[in-house]
Amino acid sequence: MKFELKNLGIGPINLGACTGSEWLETNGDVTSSYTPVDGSLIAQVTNATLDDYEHIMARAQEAFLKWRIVPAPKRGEVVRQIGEALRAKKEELGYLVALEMGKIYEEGLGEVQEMIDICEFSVGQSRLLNGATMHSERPFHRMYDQYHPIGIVGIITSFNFPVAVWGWNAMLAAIAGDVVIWKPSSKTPLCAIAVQKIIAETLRINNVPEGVFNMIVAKSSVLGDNFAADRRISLVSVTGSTIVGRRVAAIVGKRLGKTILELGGNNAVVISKHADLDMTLQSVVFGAVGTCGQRCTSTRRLIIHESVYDTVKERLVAAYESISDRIGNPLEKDTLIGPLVDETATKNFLHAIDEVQKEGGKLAFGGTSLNGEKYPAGNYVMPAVVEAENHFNMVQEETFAPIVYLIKYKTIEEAIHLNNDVPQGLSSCIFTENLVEAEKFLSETGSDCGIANVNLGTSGAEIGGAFGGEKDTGGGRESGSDAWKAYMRRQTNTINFSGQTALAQGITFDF
Ligand code: UN1
Repeated sequence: MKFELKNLGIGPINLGACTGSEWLETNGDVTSSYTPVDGSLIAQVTNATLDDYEHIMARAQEAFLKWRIVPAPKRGEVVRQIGEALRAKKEELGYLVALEMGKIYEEGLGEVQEMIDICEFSVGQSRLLNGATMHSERPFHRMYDQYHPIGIVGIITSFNFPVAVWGWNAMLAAIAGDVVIWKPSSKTPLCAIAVQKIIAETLRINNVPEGVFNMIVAKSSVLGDNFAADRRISLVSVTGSTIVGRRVAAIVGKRLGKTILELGGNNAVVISKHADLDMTLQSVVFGAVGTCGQRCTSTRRLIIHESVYDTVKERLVAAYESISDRIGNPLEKDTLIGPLVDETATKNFLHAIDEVQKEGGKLAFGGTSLNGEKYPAGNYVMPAVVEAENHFNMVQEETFAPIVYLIKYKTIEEAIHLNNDVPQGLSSCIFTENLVEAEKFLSETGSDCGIANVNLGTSGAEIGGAFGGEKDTGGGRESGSDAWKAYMRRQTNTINFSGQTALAQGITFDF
């Protein structure tokens, strides 16, 4: 699998900031993007400086004044065309995602498909930015909700979904009448640059003001806390680790700005004695090793009924063995598991394996780094299966790598308790053919996560649902359902056409 990066407008050295179709002559320090596939240099980016940021901010502020008065369905039409532009470059962009981030090409394509899907979703939503109409308690009064554009939205994305997360946020923001400033992960700047190049022509032919879709590549030392603290940004959306989210939220919270936080997960699959084990195993393996365990929705814990524990463990280890020769270059067709994103990720993986064993965990499979010809960089690992207990420190933490912990349970109540007994609350599921168990898992006494599924895995959510979770996951929702509301400011309007003054609550105040 190979595409020429120049087809995506990527050269050896690339500018690191743009306002839509215009690029700034950035001359900050240089970010070199190395592929996790073999460690070689893909290309470089000259980062933005604070002056570039100020330039972008000024353009964004001006653009907002124009964009907010473009009718929402017309903004939707631009988003529709952005979806078409992405569709036309799906293979090339999917390839770059795989090359720069290390996920397999098939998943790279899936990620671009998520962007296309959210474009289509947003087009429809652009005609549905509805508020409610309420009946007033006063005669000849009318009362209703309106949603207005909120302003500038800062979008901070992480390396693991280097393009789709921008899609979920930017497309909703765009139809809402907002303008965006995208700060991509410095691990995947080329994906962001490629996306901006793909959409530029659409912006030009539709006369979208410069400053609606901004992107800025900069180190956190240049654009970090100051970005969160900037009062000109109405809403900051962060997809990333809980550590980063907590820091950003504290800074934004101090100025009473708004945030959408989609942070770490510690996602469990409950496997009941009533589960269809064939189906369960299929989903668990994809959830645990897909994207090399680097989705925030990756399956990290299996909470297994004691009566099927040994069977599940055996079958899981056999499944891991059977795919162990499918680890390798993510751009090759037969590969199922690519590398981790970088050496730090590999160190974290090995550290977690060591630590959990010190706590009493038993390694049932894998847990090593891989070397040799088939693994041209030091980031390839053998996914791990570890028998553990839920309260172990390592089990309570999200290690962004393919480690799955096996935990036993006796009753459904205990399984739900274990599912919830971690700091994070993103995704969860139960495999069972038993209706009562399924309903208990979904009830108010069930899973406390933002996503709770029955008979499908923790990862691979569709864009049509609201995406996000509770507790240390941050509470924000991106993508589908009514997540669009977070990108708009809400207003309650009451209109009096009675010709008289009438006070609410029946108060008289005559003079
Ligand atoms: C993420 O890992 O940040 O549900 C997002 C999923 C994908 C999105 C993952 N649709 O796994």
